[in-house]
Parts: sequence; C-alpha cells; structure tokens
Amino acid sequence: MTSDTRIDVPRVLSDQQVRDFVENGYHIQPGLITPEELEELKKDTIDLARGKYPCDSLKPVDDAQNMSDREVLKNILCIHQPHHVSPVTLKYIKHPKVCGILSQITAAHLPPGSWDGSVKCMQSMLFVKPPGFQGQAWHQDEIYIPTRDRSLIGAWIAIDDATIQNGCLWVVPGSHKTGYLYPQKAHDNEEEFDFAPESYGFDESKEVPVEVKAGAVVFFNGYLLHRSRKNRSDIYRRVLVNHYMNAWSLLPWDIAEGERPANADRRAIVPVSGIDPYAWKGVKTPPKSVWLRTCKANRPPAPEAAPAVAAKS
Ligand SMILES: O=C(O)CCC(=O)C(=O)O
Repeated sequence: MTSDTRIDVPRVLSDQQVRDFVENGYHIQPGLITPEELEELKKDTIDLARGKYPCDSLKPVDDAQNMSDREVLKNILCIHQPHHVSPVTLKYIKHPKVCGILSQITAAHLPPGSWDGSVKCMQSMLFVKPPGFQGQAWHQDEIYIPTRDRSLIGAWIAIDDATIQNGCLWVVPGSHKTGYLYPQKAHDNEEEFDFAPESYGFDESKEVPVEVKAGAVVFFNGYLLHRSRKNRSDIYRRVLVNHYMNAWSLLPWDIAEGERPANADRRAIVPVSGIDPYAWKGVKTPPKSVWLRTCKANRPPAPEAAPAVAAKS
C-alpha cells in the first residue's frame, strides 16, 4: 500500500447515530454479521484451538485423542492476536460494513474537516469465555493502547448472544468524554474477574449492561469505562473484538526502553479504510504467534501454576 492507495468502505450510519456515538462513547449495531459469517467465525475458533494454523503457541491437537470441539475450547478464556495466524480473523478485521461504521465514528470527535475516515487496526482478541470463566474488571482500553488523539475504538463482534448471565459487556455511558484516564489497582475478586487491574474513582451506579444478539457489533471508544462479569450460564460467550484507531495518529504502543514517546509508532497494523498516511514507513509483519489469556478458571493449581501472560487490554 502506498499513501495514495485508498480503501473504500460503505457508509452505514446516519449523521445522528454518529453524533450519538460521540456523546455516549458506544454504538450497538444489531445484525451486522450474518448467520453464515457467524458459522465461519465459530469454525475458525475451533480451527485455532485445534492448532490448525502454523503458530508458536497453539500446537496441533493430536487427532488420535478424539477430542470434541467442546473439549478443545474448554480451557480458553481468550486468544490475543489471532489475526497473526488466522486469515479468517484478518478477513473479519477488514469486514466492509464494520469498517464502514469505523470510517464514520473512529475520530468523529475531532473538529470538522480534520479527519477523512482513515482507520487502521492493531489488535484482535477472540474470547471463548466458557461457562464458569471470569470477566475483565473495569478498565479503559487507552490505558493499554495509547493513541495521540483519543481515537482508539473496539469493534466487539458477538458470535453468541451476550447476556447478563453469560458475561456481557457493561459500560458507563459518556465516561470517555473528558479524556480522563482513571487510576488502576489490583482487585480482590478473583472469582469474578481475571488478573487485569481495575480502574476506580468513578460512579459505578451509572453502568448499563450491553445485552446483544449474536451478529451484533458493539463499537466503543478507548476511554469508555467498561467491564464484563463471570460467565454464570452453561453456554459459551464467544466474541471477536478488534481494536482500531485513526490512521493519521501515530501508535506509541509497547514503547521500548530509550524510545521517545513523541515519535514512537508501532507499524504492525492493518489499514482498513481510507489511506495509510505513513505507508512510507512500511508495515511490520508480526510473528506467527498468539497469546493465551489466563484467569482463575483455566489456571492449573499451584505448584504447577504457569505464569500469567501479560494482557494487552
Ligand atoms: O468482552 C469482554 O469480556 C471484555 C472485552 C474488553 O474488555 C475489551 O475489549 O477491551
């Protein structure tokens, strides 16, 4: 891609819906992903878990063990960066309707005329969240993936119906608006949440559940306070959540020692809409590996306990 190559995507939202996103910090689009596409995502989840793709960290499951799909999924809370190995995840990162909405809302908070709809992706996370598995405590995604213009955005694709019982997303509407990053501390509720720290110092009573049907996509700004609770149902809560940002912002993520935040810019990105203004820097090919997120439900008991993998968000 050069900086004059354009990726065109459809307009999906009305101007009022865009203004509502800027105000509330999230938008729910029901039925964006078709039943056939959901089946493709479910199959890909199983292919990843069975180690069908060349990958350092997901080794092939021995066919001789005759493991059922349920068995291969039963220990997976979340696979980080599945698009590094799965072309199917990559296809959904570039889903035209998802990217059409992103091209309208990602940096819609900037003054008129200062954003042309260009968007890039830097992260994917595939949650399986089987029954009994923990959720993620309150947080804001920009704590983990900083942008320079508050444009980080998650596109949360519900592969199953997401309900209060199976651990849907909860958000504090409007909590993104000031651009304040709340402090974080370790939480003491291992039964409910995984290892990631918890943001505090705000009015939790304003939280609302985001219950959606499979096929819906929830878009949320990187400063929006959100969490999810433990899966208390007997079904999975599968979700593919991809993170994107304004392509015009540098991505000062995972800064190396001695690096200057002022010009740090991670280039393991996927352009998905408009142009990549920094195409002249090239795009970095990520390693063929994923990270498996841990929680109380999938951690082996001490003393064999494996070290937790560092979370990205
Ligand atoms: O889906 C979840 O349970 C949590 C997702 C989340 O926190 C995120 O995408 O930042």
